[in-house]
Amino acid sequence: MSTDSTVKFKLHEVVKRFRAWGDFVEGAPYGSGHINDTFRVSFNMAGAPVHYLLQRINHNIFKNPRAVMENIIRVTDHLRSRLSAAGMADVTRHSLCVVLTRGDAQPCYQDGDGNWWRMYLFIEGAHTYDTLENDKQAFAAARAYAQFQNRLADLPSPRLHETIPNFHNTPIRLQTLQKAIKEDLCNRAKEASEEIAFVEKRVSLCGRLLDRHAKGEIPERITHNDTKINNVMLDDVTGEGVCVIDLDTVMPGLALYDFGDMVRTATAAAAEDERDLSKVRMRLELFKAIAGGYLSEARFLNPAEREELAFSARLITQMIGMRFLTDYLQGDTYFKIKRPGHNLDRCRTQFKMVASMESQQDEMEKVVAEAWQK
Ligand code: ADP
Ligand code: GN1
Ligand code: MG
Repeated sequence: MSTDSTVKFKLHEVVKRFRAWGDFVEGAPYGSGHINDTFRVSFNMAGAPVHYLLQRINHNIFKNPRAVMENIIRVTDHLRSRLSAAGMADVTRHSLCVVLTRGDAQPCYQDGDGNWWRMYLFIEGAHTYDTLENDKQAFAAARAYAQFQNRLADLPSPRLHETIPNFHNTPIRLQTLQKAIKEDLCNRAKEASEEIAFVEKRVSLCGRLLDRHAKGEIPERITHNDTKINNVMLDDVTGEGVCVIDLDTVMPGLALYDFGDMVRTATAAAAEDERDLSKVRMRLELFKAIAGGYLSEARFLNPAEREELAFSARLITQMIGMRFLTDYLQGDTYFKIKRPGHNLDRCRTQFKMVASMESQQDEMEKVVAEAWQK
């Protein structure tokens, strides 16, 4: 298939750089991520159709693609050795597998226009979901993320690179938003006055997790940092979690932000950019499944972490709403948009989710306590 982007990026040339087997047939844009450009590329391998996942890394956001790939190689190698040791049969379906470049065997390739590319084996018979359909999926996804954290707990040193510094630093995200409001470069702050007021009322919450981290109560762990529900693949037949993907932000972080981001995306009754806010709410039954799936594996959490599980969902949802709002005010330079006002729409759904979580905080706390006891 020849789409604008496959022609623009000369995918047939890019794929030649990687150790993909067979003859290139076609490439097409794939998935719904907000950051990288993703393509499914098809090959004919001695008569058998084979796919690979080709990505252009967004190097405006990931300033050091080699450091990103160094993390990913270390993490995926470690995951595969843990899976093999546990007797897993199809290891290459349960951890991303980087396809190296021809010749110099590098994990990524920079083309003549400065674009950075990487290739993965394409995981077949599994899919990601932008909005979940049922609690079984939520349980499976959360369990897979907890297993991922568990398996990386003994990753040998050195510390992983921080691929985006201060990525989940809510007080710094707040400062960046406040600066964007003050500068109001695109004259959009008036459109977002309600959202700005929403944040102002919740300023005091922004430092809560990092303050407890600074006091030594909440530890640093190796975390994924982008545990959106469409970053875990679920098996088409069994519905079980197959593979945690999108590993650009795997780095030292707080387990709580990973849990919170699962809740943000898995419990949402509507899409992240839904304009009809009456559809947007946190579904408690899905929260129950997320807490159950996560805590079935994440037995490493300490008491302070357990105390903050329900709150962490509110905080990261507020922070991601703040990031969408910042990008809207700064002229949509970070997240991909498909329509004017897209980032403001996304911010509004996030703040509606925060309000929905606030009104169900007691129930959420109860669910967490029960899930931990099981
Ligand atoms: P982004 O960083 O832009 O979100 P992702 O790495 O999440 O990009 O990839 C986008 C989508 O591509 C995913 O949501 C998933 O559906 C699909 N995908 C990613 N990696 C693979 C893979 N190895 N095999 C099959 N599908 C994949
Ligand atoms: C981005 O890459 P993707 O679409 O999985 C973003 C996340 C946000 C998310 C909001 C590197 O994730 O931090 O939570 O959008 N990734 C980066 O949907 O900024
Ligand atoms: Mg993604």
